[in-house]
Amino acid sequence: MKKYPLLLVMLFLLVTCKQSTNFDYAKNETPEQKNARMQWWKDAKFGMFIHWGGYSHLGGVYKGDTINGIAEWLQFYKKIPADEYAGLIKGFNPVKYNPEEWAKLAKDAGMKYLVITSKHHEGLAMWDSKVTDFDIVDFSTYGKDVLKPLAVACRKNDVKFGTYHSILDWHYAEAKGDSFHLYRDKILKPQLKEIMEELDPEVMWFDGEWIPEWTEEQGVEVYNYLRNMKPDLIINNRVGKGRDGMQGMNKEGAYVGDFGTPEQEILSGASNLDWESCMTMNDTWGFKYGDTNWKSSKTLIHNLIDVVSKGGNYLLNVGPTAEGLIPQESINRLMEIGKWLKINGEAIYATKRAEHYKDAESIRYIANKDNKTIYALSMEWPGDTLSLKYYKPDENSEIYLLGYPTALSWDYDLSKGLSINIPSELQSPENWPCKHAFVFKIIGQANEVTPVPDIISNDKINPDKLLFTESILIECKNDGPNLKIYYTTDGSEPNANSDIYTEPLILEKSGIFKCFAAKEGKVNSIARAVEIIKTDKFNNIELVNPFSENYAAEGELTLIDLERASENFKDGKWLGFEGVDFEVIVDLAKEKHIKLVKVGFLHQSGSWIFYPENISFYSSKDGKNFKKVKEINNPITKSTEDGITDFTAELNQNARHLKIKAKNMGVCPLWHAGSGGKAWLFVDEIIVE
Ligand code: FHN
Repeated sequence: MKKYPLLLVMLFLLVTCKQSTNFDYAKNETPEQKNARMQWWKDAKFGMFIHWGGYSHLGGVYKGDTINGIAEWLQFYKKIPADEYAGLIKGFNPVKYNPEEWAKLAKDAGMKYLVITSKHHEGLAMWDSKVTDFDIVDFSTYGKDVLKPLAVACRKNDVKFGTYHSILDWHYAEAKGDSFHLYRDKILKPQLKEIMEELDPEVMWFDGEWIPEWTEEQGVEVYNYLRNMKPDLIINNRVGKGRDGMQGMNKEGAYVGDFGTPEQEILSGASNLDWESCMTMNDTWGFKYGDTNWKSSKTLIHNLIDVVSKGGNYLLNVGPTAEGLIPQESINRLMEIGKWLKINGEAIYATKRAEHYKDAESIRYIANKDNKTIYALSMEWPGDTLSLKYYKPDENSEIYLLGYPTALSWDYDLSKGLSINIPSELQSPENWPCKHAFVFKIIGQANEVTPVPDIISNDKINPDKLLFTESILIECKNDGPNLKIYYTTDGSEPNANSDIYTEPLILEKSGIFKCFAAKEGKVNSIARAVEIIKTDKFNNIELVNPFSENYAAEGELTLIDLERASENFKDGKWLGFEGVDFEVIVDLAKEKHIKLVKVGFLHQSGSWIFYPENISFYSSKDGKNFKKVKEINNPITKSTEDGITDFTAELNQNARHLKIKAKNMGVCPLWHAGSGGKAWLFVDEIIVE
């Protein structure tokens, strides 16, 4: 036998031996390696989220009472002990479950991957787990595994398969407090190993990481544990403690996990980080009888476009029923989206963020990786002409509307930008190439665009609305040299014949102020607008702490616009304060006799939204010296019912200024599933009588 030098043999062993099983991927993986591993996920853009478990058997109903809030939280909302809850879901028997149908639906909807709950907070394992009998095979009436057949069906339909796994667990007594490590080592990690070995998922989507028992260190350990089992596995940021609330992206600092996870919302701007917005189609993740608040197909397609234009993925949820059927309303929407993607998918899949991600409000840009094709996606039908500012077509290049075979004529004018002419034959909706959003394919480059001016008034920059009683000072600012700002005050579109801004304006009538900036050799800026409202009720309203930009409604004016928000905290009418107190000073413009003041708050503990624990009312005539007129103590307990309450103070005195201070719990209380996570105050409508 040929003899090889020892060194060569050792080298051979070193090279061939599988990577060690305790490689620290979290610390040592390079950005290039991570990008290569995630490339399919980055290109996929659109996935299906499935929330399906024992809670689906209940559909949000307990003893005939339908809960407020998300259905999979029924056990928590109704404070049902684990054993009693287990008894309620034992009858889970999805006899109409057809994994091939689900996988095919995902494929036909244009979804490139699917993430299904392997175990939600309730603790029921949706496969035949060997570490417990609390699983769908040994415990439920159905008695069969549902995940493996779905994984097989997904792969048959070219849909990548992923699992959602909750760290938080309401079933096992050990999963709380000092014994958590027993749950982690006896249940959590062994079940993760089973999932990896049985299902070989491409994505592991953690949740429930907010519990105080979980730490970043444990997250790093589990991340490496899984990656050493499957090096190219993709794991979200909820494996660790980096996520900063529902906006889903990481706090400052280095945290484990491959992508950010905004939930029920979309980043306000574009990001170069990897992120995925997960959303429901109605208001619940798990199936819930009577939740008919379905988003339209148009809204869902617009969400997909908005997310992708900002560099993210869209994980859209379905909540199958107790029988194992995906609701028809979900199927209808998914088929609509699939139809749209069949025509416009090239503007979504395997694309990248464009240099400018938006033009006017209803227009988004997405770039092809070839660095010369740009897609302009108009969320509304543009009529005869589509005007774009941020891209200039190459000389003699052709522009197409996806789904329409003939090239469109276009003009380019340095000041106005690009005008794409749309044939009259297309103007009637039945001749549109598709519905909901329209994609224009341009070969060209980004433009030099004049920056849009800032509108400043009452120390606010670019407010949507401004309130005044007598008159209001409006200032336009644009740092660039040699440029002109044109404006109108009646809401009409300003143009080169409009008034030119030379100094701050004093306006005395309600209206809409609009302006844009023009500079020689550059494309004009887009227009900026602000609604100015003359009122005799309030002169100014000032908040001490900022509201969250994700629950900003119309800014502080929301509090006095006489529009009441609903129990749906996502109705865009609440001001949300994350972890901070609510403190407001209201100037009533002049001294008046005040009978009472009331302010509305929302309580939805399942969504981490609580009433204030204490609220105080103050009045003043000069805006400097305030006197407390009432203090309400409002202890929050597990039994505090969800709902909206107006906290009221009778004044029966003259005053011009009011101050209201409401104490936020700061963090979710120990008895709460989200204990340790930031608590929210949701406020709307201050009423002065
Ligand atoms: O508590 C869960 C909730 O039930 C659902 O799973 C969402 C979707 O990711 N995540 C948590 C709430 O933030």
